Amino acid sequence: MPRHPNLWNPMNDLSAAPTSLKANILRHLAYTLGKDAEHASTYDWRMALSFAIRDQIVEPWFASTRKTWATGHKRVYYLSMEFLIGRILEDATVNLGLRDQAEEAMASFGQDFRAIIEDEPDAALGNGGLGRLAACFMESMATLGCPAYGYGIRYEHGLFRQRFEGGRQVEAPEDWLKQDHPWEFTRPEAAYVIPFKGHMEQQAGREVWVPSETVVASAYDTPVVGWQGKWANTLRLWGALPTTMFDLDRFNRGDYAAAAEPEALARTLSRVLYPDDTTYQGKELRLKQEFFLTSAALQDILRRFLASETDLRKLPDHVAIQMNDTHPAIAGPELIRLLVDEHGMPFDQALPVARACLGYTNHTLLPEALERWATFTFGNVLPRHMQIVEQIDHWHKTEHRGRPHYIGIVKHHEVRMGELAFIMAHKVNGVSALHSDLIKKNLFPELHALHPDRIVNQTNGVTPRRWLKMCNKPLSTLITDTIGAGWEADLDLLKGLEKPIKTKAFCKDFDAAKRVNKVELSNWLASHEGITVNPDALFDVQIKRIHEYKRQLLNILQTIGHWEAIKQNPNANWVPRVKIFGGKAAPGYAVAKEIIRLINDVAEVINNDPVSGDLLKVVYPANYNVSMAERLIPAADLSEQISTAGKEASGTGNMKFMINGAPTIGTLDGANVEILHEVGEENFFLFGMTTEQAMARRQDPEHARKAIEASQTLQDVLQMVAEGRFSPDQKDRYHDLVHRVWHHDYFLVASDFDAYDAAQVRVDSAYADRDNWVKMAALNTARSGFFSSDRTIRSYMKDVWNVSSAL
Ligand code: GL9
Repeated sequence: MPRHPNLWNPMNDLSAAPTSLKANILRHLAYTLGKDAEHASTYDWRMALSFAIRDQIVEPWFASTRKTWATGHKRVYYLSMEFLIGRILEDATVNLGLRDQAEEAMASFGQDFRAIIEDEPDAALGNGGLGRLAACFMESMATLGCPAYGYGIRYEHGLFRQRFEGGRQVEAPEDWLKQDHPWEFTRPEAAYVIPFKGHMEQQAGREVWVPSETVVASAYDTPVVGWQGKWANTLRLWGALPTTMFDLDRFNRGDYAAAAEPEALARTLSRVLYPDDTTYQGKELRLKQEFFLTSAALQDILRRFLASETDLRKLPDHVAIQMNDTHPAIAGPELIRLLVDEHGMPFDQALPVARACLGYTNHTLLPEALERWATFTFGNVLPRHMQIVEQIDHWHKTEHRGRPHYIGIVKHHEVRMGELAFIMAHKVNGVSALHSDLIKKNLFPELHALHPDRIVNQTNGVTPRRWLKMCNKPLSTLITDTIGAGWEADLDLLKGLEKPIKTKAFCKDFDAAKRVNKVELSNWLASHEGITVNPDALFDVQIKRIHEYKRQLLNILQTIGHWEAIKQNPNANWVPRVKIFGGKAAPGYAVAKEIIRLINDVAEVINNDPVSGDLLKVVYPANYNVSMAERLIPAADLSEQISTAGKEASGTGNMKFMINGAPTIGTLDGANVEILHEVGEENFFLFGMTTEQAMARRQDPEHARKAIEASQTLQDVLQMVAEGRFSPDQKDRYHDLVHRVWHHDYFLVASDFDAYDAAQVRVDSAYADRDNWVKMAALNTARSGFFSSDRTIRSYMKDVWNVSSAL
């Protein structure tokens, strides 16, 4: 019988005295917020509503925890440095089936529900796809009743706020915790000491780590409720606190600043999210953050295991730990350290136990993103782990003695976290079919040869609750009216739309739903960006981090070419277009920032050209984030997924557009390949080189020059940019950028330009045939079932975690 307080349960039914949602909102307004309805602000109403909705989650949350304890069910632990959650309130009301009721309640208080929803700041504890995937996974695990904890860091400052000054990106710190955060519960009792640095000592033949720095990891829990409130899991984020809060001696001596030093120092560990995406800098603070998260999580996992079990050899029967990228890859050595140093297990026994618990997801092939720590830094911050890493390396080498091409973890005075994660995981996965293949062939070919069964594919997915039901009410209402409810939890049911799509009536409704979203977006652009766009134009959207490999440059260069063509022949039958960009660049990524500036400069010129007028507009709203995506995606006609083949591991934005009925213009990269397979070639605008062709093309040192010389359009466009057509106040502003295209075009913008341009022409003619376009868009929705993160999570549960649903 597990000994746990959750089983001791005097109050079995908290709903014994049901009160209405309205009454609960008013109760919280008065007794939690201390506000009289007469004087309550939007903020106060939002807090009151949030607390009232949160109350509804607590019960399924307790029930889920109790059931997991009572059955001794295996749990999944998802370790991630990023959880890009976005807003919580509306998502929670949707999953609890309370959205309409909440809207009605607020209306009865004279409050605008939308305004209240939009008052909530995004929880932006992530950079992009990797972090948003973690958030979708948390929601799907709750929906499927997979007992799970997400472990992350409670960053005081999430991803920076972006604004444009003279077209340039300017970063400002983000401040989501300045207001109260109503969704979390502080758990001061769940706290662990995290050691750093110091030295090793031999004591009675054992290695003993004497750390010279310690901080405390303190837990903050957010319940994550699944669809229809049947299950709720916990997202546990760690905040850093000092082991000694305050140096009273120093304070008494009058040295007030120094007295507060221990606190300030410790808190830096959970102060900010690193804003780099697919590059990495070997910064000591980052290594400390990674260890902070991982050690706190593993100590918590072992504590929970030992509350009901005694034999740590059974850990893999109860615990599956997933490493989201290499960021928590220190989990291998840390779990061994805890088992060996704290629980007395021999190393040879601890290693297989740890490996049986651990899984590793790789999210990128870009070599510059693979973490490698100088042994000096690593050994200095984590001296005990340096020893254990060498032991693992030695053990693995011995196990595979005599095999050729052995790849070590420590090489050239660096600890390679990819190799470490691979060796310490029982399963390694890529995030799309193509990516998993490339992991085998190009990233870890030697390790794959040694462990041919270890790499598996788990194609990403997105939650249809947030990314269709919640963000696209017109379309989700139409879907329910057409095929009935149920698709929210079984997205394959969207296949049922195929027949109605053959009818004029349905297509008319589908088109009307899209138009509602486009009008809404147009209004928002008018009020927020001061730009008027025609809702009947083709809305062409590229939203994602700004990166050379994602090729926003290709898009803006093609836009310039298109503009020039309109000017040459303004009376031709052009399809009006609105080009929409969104995304942030890493603050230190100079080329990406140049691209941002170019897009804004081009927008300035084109949007003020009376000749092109309404035929072409370029808009780039600042500070792209999850809630902006929820606005843009439902209104999109065309999804831009144009990365250089072999570079985008999967993409998840591509899936969101598809679900919301926007056909893709894209390359054979990442999950685009699978989108194309599902939707069919006639409903996808495919262009560009394959991964193999791209790799071969790069071998020709003259590839860019040859491509430019073969394309009159590209020549003209580059000429315009180089001579300052878009930077009249500084003619040479883009010399360097144009020079890069000619001479350092690693991502093959020039070589794919003509194919992209031709694909855009195909888009225009397809859009001009309205009936066929709407059908194509609707088929994208109908065939998107595979991209639900429920499918992804089911697959992880079976292939990686060996865990069943507890529902
Ligand atoms: C990423 C990949 O680049 C994406 O292609 C992939 O869809 C996601 C999720 O698997 O992971 N890897 C990565 O480092 N990022 C990704 O988006 N970057 C950010 O999250 C900013």
